[in-house]
Order: sequence, then C-alpha cells, then structure tokens
Amino acid sequence: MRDFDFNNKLYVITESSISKGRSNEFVVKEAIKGGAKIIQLREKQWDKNKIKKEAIKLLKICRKNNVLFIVNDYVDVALEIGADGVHLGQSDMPISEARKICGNKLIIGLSTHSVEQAVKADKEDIDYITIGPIFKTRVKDYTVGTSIIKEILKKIKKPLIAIGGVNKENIGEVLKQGVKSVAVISAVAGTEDIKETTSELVERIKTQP
Ligand code: 3NM
Repeated sequence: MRDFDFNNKLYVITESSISKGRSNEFVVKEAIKGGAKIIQLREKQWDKNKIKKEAIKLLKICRKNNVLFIVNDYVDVALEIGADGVHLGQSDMPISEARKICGNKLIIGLSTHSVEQAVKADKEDIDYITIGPIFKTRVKDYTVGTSIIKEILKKIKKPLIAIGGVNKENIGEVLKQGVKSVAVISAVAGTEDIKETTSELVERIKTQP
C-alpha cells in the first residue's frame, strides 16, 4: 500500500461529535458513495479499545470499496486490524520508532503546521504530509493560510494534503496554490447531504487548475 497515489484525492476524516447523530459507518459509506478515496478514523475522546472496534467496522467498508483506511494516532491498532496506514501528529512518537514497529506494512502520514516542519517531514520515512490549519477550524487556535502551500510545494517531494477549515466555498483558493489533495472533517461529516457534498468536493479536486 505504500505505493498509493495520493494525488487528486479527497481525504475524509471522521468526528462523531459533529456528525449530527449519524454513525461513522454511515458517514463513511456516504462519503465513499460521493467519491472519497481515503478515510481516517479520528476520535480523540475515545479509548483505544473503542477505536479498535470502530476501526474494524470502517476497515471492512473501505476494503469492500477499494478505499484507503488510515487510523489516527495508534500504530499498534492500525497494525493489528490490518489497516492501510496510521496518521501521526508532531507530538506523537517519532517516525523512526513508528516505522520500526510497522516496517513497510503501514502508510505513515504526518501533520505539519509550518514550512520548517514540512521540510523536515519530507526527509522522514513517511508517505504523505498534511499542512494546516489552512483556515479557521475547531481543533486549533491558529491558521497557516493558503500561501504556505505554494511555498512548501517548492521545497518538498512527498505528497502534500491541505487540511483545516476547507469546504465547498473555499476549496478553490486552496487548489489554486497547487496542492493536489485536500482533507476535511466538518465539510463532509457535518453536512446534511454527505454524498452530494463529497462529490462536489471531489469534482473540484479532479478539475483543479
Ligand atoms: N488537523 P475541519 S486541522 C484534524 O492543521 C485536523 O493539522 C489539522 O477539520 C491540522 O475540516 C484539523 O472540520 C481539523 O476544519 C480539520
């Protein structure tokens, strides 16, 4: 799976607390119907056991639909259930340690929040890099803006994915900076018509400038 092409993909992340009472399974199924090609289970308030049980369910849906499935934070859970990858943050275990645990069995993605972090991440044994938050979002109290994307793209070789406050209205500004793929939570999980919104975002990504 480490040869997955991260270009021109919509990456949908779960967050049950903003999903209007709908299950992650429902959100994921609808997002996949709309064309999402990467799904991440991210439930910061859940314990590991609950995450593992949920991950098994979501992995089954993703497998059936040939969609990549990534687990947030837990390398061991991702490995145990046979997920495609794990997503780590700046304060999680070092990449070298994560890679030692999983070998080449898992894709590893890393969150970055500055040009320096992205350049450093590009030298690590990882498969994709996220940069954000581009716009205002619930989970962070700062933004990095859109122009950082172009700056980073000049300096790195690994696939870059933009995240944070991206939605139907502002995705054009993000894609204009040259990034090929975008990750969203609320734009999909928090919208009424998940499938329709996903397919609009996917279409924008496919027809990006
Ligand atoms: N990571 P929404 S921003 C999980 O900047 C996450 O690394 C970010 O949610 C980063 O699409 C973010 O609803 C939240 O803004 C994304």
